[in-house]
Amino acid sequence: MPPLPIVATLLHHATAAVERPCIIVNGQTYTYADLAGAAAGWAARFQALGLNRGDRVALALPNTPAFIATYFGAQLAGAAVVLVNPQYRHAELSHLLADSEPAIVVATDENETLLRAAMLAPSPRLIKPDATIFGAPPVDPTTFTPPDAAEMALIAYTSGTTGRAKGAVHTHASLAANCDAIISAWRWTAADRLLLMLPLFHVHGLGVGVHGTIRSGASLELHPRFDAETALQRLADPAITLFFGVPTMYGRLVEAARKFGPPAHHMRLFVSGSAPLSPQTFADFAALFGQPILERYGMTETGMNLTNPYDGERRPGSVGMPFPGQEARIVDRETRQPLPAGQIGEIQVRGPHLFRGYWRNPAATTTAFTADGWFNTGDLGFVDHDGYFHITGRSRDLIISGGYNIYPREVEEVLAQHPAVAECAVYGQPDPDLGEVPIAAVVIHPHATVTATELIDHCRAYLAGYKRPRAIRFVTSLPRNALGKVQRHLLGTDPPVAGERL
Ligand code: MLC
Ligand code: AMP
Repeated sequence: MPPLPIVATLLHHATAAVERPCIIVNGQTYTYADLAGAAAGWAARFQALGLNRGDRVALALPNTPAFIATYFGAQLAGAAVVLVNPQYRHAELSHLLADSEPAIVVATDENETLLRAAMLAPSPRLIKPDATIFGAPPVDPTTFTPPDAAEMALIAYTSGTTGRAKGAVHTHASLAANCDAIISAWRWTAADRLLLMLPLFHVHGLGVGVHGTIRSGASLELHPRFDAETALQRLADPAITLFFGVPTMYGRLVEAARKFGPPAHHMRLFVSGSAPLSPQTFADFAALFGQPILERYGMTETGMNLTNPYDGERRPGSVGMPFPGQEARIVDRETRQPLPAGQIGEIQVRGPHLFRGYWRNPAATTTAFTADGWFNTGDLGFVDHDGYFHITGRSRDLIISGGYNIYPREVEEVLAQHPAVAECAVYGQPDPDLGEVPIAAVVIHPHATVTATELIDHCRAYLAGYKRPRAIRFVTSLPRNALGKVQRHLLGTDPPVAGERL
């Protein structure tokens, strides 16, 4: 039996426990019935606009209750949601909209102009939430039939090794299977309340935070963004029991706790993921907050794959073991054969949580999977003798900055469009706060003049701000191998760019 879609669980809680708290925002509590009614209101609005089953609805919304209501509303209407980071600019938006072909885009006044400029003919409808908390008037949800588990639920864009992001397609079944595994591994219950400060447009905030809350009948306190001081204050609220964050957030919480003193909290679990958590931050946090952080490992295509144990040893520097019902192994990068403990190879994962494939990209889907259903993660690591997995690197070009992925190729393509740039390469440099930041090595055309600030501003104009290079290194040539391919790893081993940092 495929698992029930998460949106069906929302409808169930709304009728079985009408007054159960679901979302807390700005001190106000909204119930499951409130959220389900609003989701049905959105579904009715989408259907009135002619939305059909299998259509796409793109969400370009900030962290608000309206995001969550629109998300479940689109699914209730039989559509798949396409997640759009509201910070995206022209280069990202034009590709994402052309590739996913949404029938409807839900946006706010802030990003309307950018979205309209990025839309191709035939244009999708652009609609906005109304001024109410959930953005749509409530409708009786019992008039809707939830989608089938096998239907498409979500398209999340990721992995632009060619500079072009691919849409990872999840079904209701894959999302539900992943969230059931998380709930079981982390003992999530209706008594929990999550302090949610992660962006909702990624699988960390949405697939772990929102899905897990709804599925377990728990509640979440939603914030527009992470802020360490606010987090410290809110962690002192005895109702809050869970916090999920990226390592940058834990580093900033340690700093804030040193400055203001750690809170007297009632927390059951702190979880870190999306980027490597340093053993130093793990130790500092445990000393100040009295709890070892549970580190886990996930991906847009797979949801969560590996987790440190809830009850057993949470080992610093390790991402733990497969979630219940899932498998993971290490294979040789060349022979693709499984490797014994201790040897470094590529991590492969398998289970009901895996995405269905890349949207309209059968070639990429075929290379992503083995014939017997293992997904090639592109992450490198090894397994300890007692089964704990460790991540040691990546086989693909990827910079992870504060938990956001930056694909060097995408930034290089934008830089290369600047008339002064002859060629360029973008690489990651270690950063104490963000883990890594992007740096660009640039060769300019003979006789051209351009400043680092001009090139950074050029990137800012076309890409989300976090992707902009933090420094430009002007060089006379790029290191290339015998085949002429730029060797980014050699750039990355240069000493830090003293004095060039902006
Ligand atoms: C913001 N900025 C960043 C950045 N975040 N630059 C580099 N890397 C980042 N991560 C830039 C902004 O563009 C802006 O610059 C300036 O910093 C201030 O913006 P801000 O919003 O005030 O930043 P801040 O609050 O400091 O944000 C840091 C952060 C945030 C860590 C709170 O980045 C964040 O929420 N990260 C979480 C990302 C996440 O959820 N990842 C999960 C992916 S799913 P300017 O100049 O433009 O104004 C995944 C799978 C899995 O990976 O396993 O979970
Ligand atoms: P995304 O493509 O945004 O889903 O990012 C997924 C990538 O984040 C993974 O392929 C890993 O490289 C990285 N990642 C996620 N969790 C961890 C972790 N705990 N430690 C190290 N890397 C991680």
